[in-house]
Amino acid sequence: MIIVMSDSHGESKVIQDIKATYQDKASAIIHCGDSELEATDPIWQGITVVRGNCDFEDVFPETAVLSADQEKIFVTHGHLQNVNFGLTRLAAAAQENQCRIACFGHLHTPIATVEDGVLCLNPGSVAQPRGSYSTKMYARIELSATHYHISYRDLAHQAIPQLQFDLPRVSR
Ligand SMILES: [Mn+2]
Repeated sequence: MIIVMSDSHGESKVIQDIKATYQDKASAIIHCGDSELEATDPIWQGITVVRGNCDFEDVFPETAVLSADQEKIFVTHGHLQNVNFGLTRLAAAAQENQCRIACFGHLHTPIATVEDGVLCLNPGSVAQPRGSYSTKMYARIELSATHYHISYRDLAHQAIPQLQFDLPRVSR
């Protein structure tokens, strides 16, 4: 199981709570930027985190690549890939890094879609939701041989019924 959160914008309790909930169950915990916390904060131990456009310290990396559950995962905030205007550049950046999953933030809204063979996942925001869903949320990815099972969760860790997706894994 892979846990993805983003755009906490100064809220640290929610990061701590998600970490405490999943640190023994998940093979990776990812934060896609705009935490507005210090990169030296011990909260980041066990979390892969990148820099968002609201993180003014440039000690967070702009992108990260990690392996979990036999998948290589590309992590970025998304503003550098112009995700406001589509996911083509995000998918290309993931492919350049041999990744089939791209996790990104910036939009504060849930997106789970396959673009050019890359699962592009925006977990929404744990602090400032925007768009059609006003729920603060994060995402869980579970992998089977054939599918990605994506479950968006509210901050009580309950599944959000209309945000549960099974997407086919594309083999290369
Ligand atoms: Mn943001």
